[in-house]
Amino acid sequence: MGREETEMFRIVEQFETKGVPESVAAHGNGHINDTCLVVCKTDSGYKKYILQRINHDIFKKPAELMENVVRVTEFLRRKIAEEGGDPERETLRVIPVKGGAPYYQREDGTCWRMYGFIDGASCYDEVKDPQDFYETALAFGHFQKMLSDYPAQTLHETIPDFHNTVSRLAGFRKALVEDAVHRAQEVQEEIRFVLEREKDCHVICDMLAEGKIPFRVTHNDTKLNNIMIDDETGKAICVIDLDTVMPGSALYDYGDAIRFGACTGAEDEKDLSKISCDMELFSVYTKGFIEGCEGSLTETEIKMLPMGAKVITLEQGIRFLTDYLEGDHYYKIRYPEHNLDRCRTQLQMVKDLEEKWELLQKEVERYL
Ligand code: ADP
Ligand code: GN1
Ligand code: MG
Repeated sequence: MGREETEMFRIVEQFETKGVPESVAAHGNGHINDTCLVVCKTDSGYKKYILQRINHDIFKKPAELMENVVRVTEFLRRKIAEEGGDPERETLRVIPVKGGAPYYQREDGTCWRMYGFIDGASCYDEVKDPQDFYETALAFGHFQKMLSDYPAQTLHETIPDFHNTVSRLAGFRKALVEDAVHRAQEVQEEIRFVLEREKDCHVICDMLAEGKIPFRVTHNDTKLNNIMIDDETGKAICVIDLDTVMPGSALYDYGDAIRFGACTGAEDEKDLSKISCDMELFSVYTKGFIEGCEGSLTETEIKMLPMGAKVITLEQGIRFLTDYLEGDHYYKIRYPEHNLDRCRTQLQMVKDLEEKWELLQKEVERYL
């Protein structure tokens, strides 16, 4: 066994797992935390767990983060049981450290947590069947509905101003002025594209501030690979990646799912001719999300759904471009231009949403 592997087993041993750990291997495609699948052997077979190193650079207060996750999952567990569902498969279970703490801080300062593995279900990186996408929309809508009476004031803000598009734009301008790694010159076209859309960055923030749309307890990271789909029934059973559950706007939860799932290409596709908004997927997601929210969305929110998709896609383009200008310290990258490629798909998607604007609006008007 290599040194690194031995260390991973030592970390696993800190937690209240059942059985004896047999393997620890990298797992999933998240951009933020380091995720591993742990398999333990028990008397009756194998038991799987998810072990994650919490990204401490991004989540500065892991204790607060884990307090949110524990409280939210306990709240959801009760709701799911009341509705006759299976809490073991329909929400995350935090596996405590021996002694009861919700995460483990090693001597080197790294922070680790463990979840029960949701078996017999998968996360997708692209939509294979519109019906799957519809099911995820129902589930994300329902997730928000379940949290509608969660005491929002008890939630810690795990990343300040996470979906404050105005402050994202300000952060981008700062990165541009500093130009820390001398990349601004080569991305003039992208910079111009963003700056021409300054007004769009204000729309949702202003509506929230003026009380025209409500703050709700939202997920804030509703991309397709943050929800698990049952391998047998095709139902979206469990919303995962709860690190950013915070007060926010339903428009961003809806929009972020469209940004990623209704896009005809991958988030890092190099061939921009492959990037557009698939209208069938837009349509099924809209239907599913509105149904999943069970009548809780206001008329204004429904009317603004296309704007949610556009603004969050623009915001994501800004975030990728900012990280590129700052030297790639936020998102995991696999090659030097990775963030730039990601930024370009987002801006292409914004362009396509703008071209399809009337179609998008017609689609949501059906629900008014
Ligand atoms: P990140 O914040 O890096 O995106 P996630 O919490 O989304 O991390 O986890 C990364 C991936 O690990 C997910 O997309 C999913 O494939 C897998 N995963 C996470 N939690 C579980 C779980 N409880 N059961 C099964 N798979 C999981
Ligand atoms: C990150 O953690 P992950 O990979 O599910 C990011 C999201 C971005 C997304 C872009 C905490 O999501 O905000 O939309 O990448 N999460 C955080 O793919 O920043
Ligand atoms: Mg994730």
